[in-house]
Amino acid sequence: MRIRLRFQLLLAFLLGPSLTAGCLTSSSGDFFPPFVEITHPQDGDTVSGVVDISAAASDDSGIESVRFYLGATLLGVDEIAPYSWLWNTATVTPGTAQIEARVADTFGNTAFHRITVTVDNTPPQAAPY
Ligand SMILES: [Ca+2]
Repeated sequence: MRIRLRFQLLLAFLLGPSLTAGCLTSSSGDFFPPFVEITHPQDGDTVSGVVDISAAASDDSGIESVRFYLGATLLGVDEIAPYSWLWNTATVTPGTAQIEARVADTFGNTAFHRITVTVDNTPPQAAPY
């Protein structure tokens, strides 16, 4: 008991009291990052109009949220599976764009998956007569 107390004090010194309290009060922590993968669109796809960005996410302790980013800009947050966000590509400059899904589990572990797509909203050329 005395050794355990000393260990806790050492942890409190090293990690800070708030973090240590969280670690020691939970009998089984979750130190493993969740899984996330953007399932639509695919990396390298050319997209236009409104795109349904979909992500698969899973974790042993549960998913807190999936955040969808366009570059560094947050598009939206989905906390309920299936995780998705509607993205209107007409609002961005045509060309390459990076889409990222960042996932957090209920213990605050995070992971991300990033893909690159090409935005092309040029209307189809009329067929020549
Ligand atoms: Ca986890």
